[in-house]
Amino acid sequence: MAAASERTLILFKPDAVQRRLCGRILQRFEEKGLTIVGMKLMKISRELAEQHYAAHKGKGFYAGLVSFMTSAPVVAIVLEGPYAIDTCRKLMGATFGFKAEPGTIRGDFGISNQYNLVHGSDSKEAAEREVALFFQRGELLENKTADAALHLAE
Ligand code: IDP
Ligand code: MG
Repeated sequence: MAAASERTLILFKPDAVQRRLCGRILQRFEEKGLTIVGMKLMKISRELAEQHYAAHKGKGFYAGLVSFMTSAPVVAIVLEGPYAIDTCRKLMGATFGFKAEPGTIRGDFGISNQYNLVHGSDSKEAAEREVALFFQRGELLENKTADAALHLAE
């Protein structure tokens, strides 16, 4: 089966940056075979956080989530690879640290519901919308690694 290449938006949330876990978390994605096509440290504005999490507006945790996400710098990354969206969600684990399986990023590094280290787009539509929210076109590079074609082969 030929695999479809996708791009997904990953955020290392403020807790990951504050706890100096960026390197270890990025390693999980890289060793799986995903390729970085964009990456930057940034402080998210309230407006961007609200747009990013618009689907959660009105929920009890929304205000706290926006204030957490804007409290300190995050690392925004676009990863590319076969079925990158679903692959990254699997590597991340379930939303809450206390539910996420050991072996996943959230399962290994945290136990909180809100402070769960990473964001990853959850669908093709979300990925497209979120990548465009966080990155200008010119900030994303064509980064075809030598093994990219092998990963997508029939
Ligand atoms: P996801 O990050 O796994 O896609 P979502 O349901 O989209 O999970 O929630 C977005 C983020 O909101 C979560 O990653 C987490 O930080 C926070 N969150 C979700 N549900 C709760 C909750 O019940 N209490 C506190 N924070 C929550
Ligand atoms: Mg989500």
